[in-house]
Amino acid sequence: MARLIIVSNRLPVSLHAKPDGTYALKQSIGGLATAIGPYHKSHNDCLWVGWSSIDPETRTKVEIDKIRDEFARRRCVPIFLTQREIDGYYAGYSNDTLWPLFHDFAHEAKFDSSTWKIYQEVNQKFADTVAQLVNPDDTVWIQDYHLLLLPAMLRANFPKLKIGWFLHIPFPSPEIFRQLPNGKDLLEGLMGADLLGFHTEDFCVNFLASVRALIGIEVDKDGRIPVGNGASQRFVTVDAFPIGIDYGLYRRNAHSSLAQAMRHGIEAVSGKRTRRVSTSLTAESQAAAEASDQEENWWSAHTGDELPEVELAQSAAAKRGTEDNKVVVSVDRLDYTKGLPERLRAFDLMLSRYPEWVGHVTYYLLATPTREDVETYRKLKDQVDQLVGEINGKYSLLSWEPIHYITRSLPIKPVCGIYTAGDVALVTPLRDGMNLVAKEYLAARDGRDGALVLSDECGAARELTDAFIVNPYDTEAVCEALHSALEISSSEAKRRNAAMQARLKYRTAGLWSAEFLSTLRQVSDPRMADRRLQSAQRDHLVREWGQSKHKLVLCDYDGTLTQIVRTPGRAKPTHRLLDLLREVGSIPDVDLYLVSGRTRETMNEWFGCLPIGLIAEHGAWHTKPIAGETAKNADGRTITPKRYWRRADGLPDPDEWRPIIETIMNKSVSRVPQSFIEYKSTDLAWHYRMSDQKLALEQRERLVDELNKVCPQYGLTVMRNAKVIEVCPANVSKGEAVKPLLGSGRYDFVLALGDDTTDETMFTAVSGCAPAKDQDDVLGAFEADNAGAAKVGVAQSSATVGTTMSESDAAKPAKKPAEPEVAWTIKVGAGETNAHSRIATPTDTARLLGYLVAESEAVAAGTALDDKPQTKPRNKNKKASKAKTPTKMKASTKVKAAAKAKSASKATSK
Ligand code: GDG
Repeated sequence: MARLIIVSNRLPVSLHAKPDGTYALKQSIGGLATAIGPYHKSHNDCLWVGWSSIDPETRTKVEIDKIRDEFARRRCVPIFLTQREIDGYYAGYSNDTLWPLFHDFAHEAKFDSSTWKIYQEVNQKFADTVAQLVNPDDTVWIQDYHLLLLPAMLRANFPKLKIGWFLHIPFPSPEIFRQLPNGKDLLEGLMGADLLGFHTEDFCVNFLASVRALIGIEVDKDGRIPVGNGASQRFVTVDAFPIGIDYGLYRRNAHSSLAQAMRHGIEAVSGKRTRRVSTSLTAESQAAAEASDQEENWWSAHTGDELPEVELAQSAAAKRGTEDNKVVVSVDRLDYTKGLPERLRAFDLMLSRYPEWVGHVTYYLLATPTREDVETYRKLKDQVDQLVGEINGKYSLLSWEPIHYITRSLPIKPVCGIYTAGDVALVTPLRDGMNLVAKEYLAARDGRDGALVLSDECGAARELTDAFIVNPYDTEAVCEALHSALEISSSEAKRRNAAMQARLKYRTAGLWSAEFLSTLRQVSDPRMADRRLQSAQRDHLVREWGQSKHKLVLCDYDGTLTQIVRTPGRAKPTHRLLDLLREVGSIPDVDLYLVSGRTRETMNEWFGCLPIGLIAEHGAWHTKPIAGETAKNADGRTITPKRYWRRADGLPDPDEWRPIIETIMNKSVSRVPQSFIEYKSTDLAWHYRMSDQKLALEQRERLVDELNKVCPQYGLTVMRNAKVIEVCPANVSKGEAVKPLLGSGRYDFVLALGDDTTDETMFTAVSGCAPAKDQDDVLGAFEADNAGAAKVGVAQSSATVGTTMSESDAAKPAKKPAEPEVAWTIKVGAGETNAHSRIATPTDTARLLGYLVAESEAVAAGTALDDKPQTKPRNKNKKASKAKTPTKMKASTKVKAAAKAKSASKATSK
C-alpha cells in the first residue's frame, strides 16, 4: 500500500531520558508538529523521518538501537547527526546563511563553502535514509529550507515517486536570492519535486522569478515548470498553501481552567480586576506632588511641573476607574526576524505620546529563547533586555510596570492564558512566512473582542485583512496602530474578529495538509494536471462568491460529490455530506441544485429533505429548492417535506421506444456478467461498473453502435458516462435543464461542478449563457487583482449569466452590469473537458463547498475577503486603519435570521 513519508529537519517528538535508564518521547509544540502531527498520528502507514537531536558520539551502539526502537513505536525514523554536521548543516548553512537571506536580512547571512559542503552531505544522508525505506509508489513530503537539495537527490533514484516540498519561511526576491553563491544548485535541487508549496502567492512569484533568472525556465499557464526534454520531461508545479492552525485546540485551551486562572492573574496585576493598582496610583501621585512641595527634600529643587514622576503618577491616576486598563500581549521566539526591538520602541513612543496610558496598559512580552549559542541571537537578547529595562525604568510607578518580560518557554495553556488576557496582540515581525501567533490569538479569543496589530511583512497579513495592518519598521505607524487598537470599541473589535475567525475556523492546519497532499496527487497524475484549479483561482472564486448577491450552484452527484462505487445504490450520501449540502442550501442568497442522472425517486429519498433544488434523470424532472425542515414525527423519523416535481416538456413516449432499447441492452446484459439495466421513467441505462472491464468495454462499443442506429428515429440519444451507457430523450440534457435558471437573470454568480460527459452540456450552457465579458478583460482584471496568479499564467474565464433581453432592452445601448457577473465551471477528475478548471476528487468538491460556506459566514459576520491587506501609507500614519462598513448584527444571528427568512419565503412560494 502506498504510504506517506514526511521528512523534516526535526522529528515531531523529542526524546527524554528517564532516571531508570528508559526513554520517553514528548510531542513537540510548534507549527509543523501541530499541522501535520494529526495526519501522522491517525495514519498507520505514515512515517516521519527527521533529526533526532541526539549526538550519536555520546551514546553506545546499544543505546542508539534502543533509541531507534523507541522512535519506531511512534512511526518516526531518527537521523543522527554528529557535532560537525550540526555545526555545518544546521547552525551553519541553514541558520547562518539561508534563514537570514530568505528573511531579507542579507547583511546577516554568512557564505562559507565549508558549511555548504556539509549541507550537501547531510541532505544526502537524509536521502540515503529515505531511500532505504521508500517504495516507488509512496509519497514523500519534504519540509522547509533545511532540505532544499533532497527532492533531486531522491528523484535521481526514484523517477516515479510522488515528491512534495513546502517552505515554511518566505522566499526572497530574485535580487536577494541571486546573492547566494549556490542559488542555482538549490533551485535545481527543488526541481526534483512534483509540487513546491509556499505560504503566499508573493513567495511563489519570487520563486518563479528566480527560476527564470537562474535556470532560464518559464512556468506554464497551469503553474508548472517543465523540466527535461522528450520522453523524460516532467513538470514541477508551484502553488500557494497558506498554513492554518488547529483552531479548536487553541479555542479549547483558552477555556481551560489553567488558562482562565492565568488570565485572571494577568488582569489583577494589570489593575483590571481589583482597585489595587488604581488606588496605589492615586496615592503615588499625591505622594509625588507632596514631596515636590516639601523643603529639604531633594525633589524640592524642582518645581512640580519639572518632575517626570509627578507627571507620570498624576496622569496615571487621572484616568478614571480600572475598567479602562488594558493588556497588550505578544508571543515570539526571540529571533531577529520577529521585530522585538522595533516593537518595543513603538511601545515606548506610545507611552510618551499618549501618557494617559501610563499606569493603565501592561505589556506581557513572552520571548521564548531560541538558538542561544549563536552570537547574533545572544546580541539580540541583550538588546531586548536592555530596551525592556529602559522602558520599565522610564515609566514604572511603584505599583505598576509597563512590561512583564518572560524569557522562557511556557506550556500551551499558559500561552492561551496570555492570549485570552490580551486586549491587544502586537504581532509585528519584520519578515515571516506566515506567523501562527496572530491566528492563535484570534482562535483563543473566539467569539470575543481583542484587537490584532499585524505586520504587513508576514504571510498572515494576506488573510487577516481586518487586523490593524502596519509596516513593522515604521515606529510611528506601530505606535498609532497600537493606540487605535487600545481605543477600539468592544463591538467593533468583535465585528472585525468574527470575519477573520470564520475563515480561520475552516482554514485549519488539517485543511492545509489535506489540500497539499491532494494537490500533490493531482499534479502527479498526468491525466489531471492540466487546468488545475490553482489556489489563486480558488481564492478569486471565493472572493467573487463573497461579493455577489445571488448565487447559483449546479452540482452533479455521482463522481462529483461522492466516489463512483461498484453498486449505484451504495453511493448513498453520508451524514457529513448531507450536512454540507444543507449548509450550502441554507445560505440566504444561494440556490443549490443537484443535477443528476439518478431517478427522481432516489433523489427524493436521499435529498428530499434538504433546502436545495433537484434535477433528476439528466433534466427530465426538476423540483425547486424547498424549506429544509427536518422535523421528526412521533416515531422519531424525519418528515420529508412534500416536493412538487415537474417533467420536462415534449419528451418522446417511453411506451414506444422502451421495449426496443431494452431488447438491445438485454443482449449486453447476457454477454457481460454482473452488468444490469437501470430503469428510469424517461431513460434506460446499462451499468457495467461491477463487471470485468475488458469484456465490458468491448461490448460497450458494440452496444453503442447498435443503439446509435436505432435511437435517432425515436428522438433519443446515447450517452457514455462513467461505467454506464444511457439512452435518453435527445432533447433532455443537464445543459437544457439548467438553461431556465441561467436565463432567469436572478444570479450574478454561477458555479457548476461535474465529472462526466453529461455534465459537459451543463458546462457549455453555463459558459455560453451570455456573450458577456471579453476573455482578455477578465484575465486583465484578474491579473491586476492578483499579481501572483498573473505571473503563473492563470486564465479564468468568466461570463455574464443569462439575462433575458426584451426587444426594448435590445434597442438601448448595452449597460455595464452593476454587479460582478461570473460563471465558474469545474470538472472533477480526469478526462477531456470544456470546464475552465479541474479538481481531482469528490473530496476536493466538498472542500471547495466548505470554503464557500466559511466565506458566507465571514461576509455575514463582517467584510468580504479582500486579497489586499489594509496597508497604510508608510511614514505617514497618524491614525491606524479603520475597518470597513460595520455590520450591526452578530454573524451567527444574521446568518440564522436570514436562513429563517429564506426558509419562510421558500415555504410560501411552494
Ligand atoms: C515558522 C515560520 C510559519 C512560541 N513560544 C511558545 C510557543 N510558541 C509557539 C507559538 C506558535 C509557534 O511557536 C511560533 O510560530 P510562528 O509562526 O510564529 O513562527 P516560527 O516558529 O518562526 O515558524 C513561520 C511557521 O513556521 C509555520 O509554517 O508561520 O512564518 O517562521 O505556534 O504559539 N508555544 C508554547 N510556549 C511558548 O513559550 N507552548
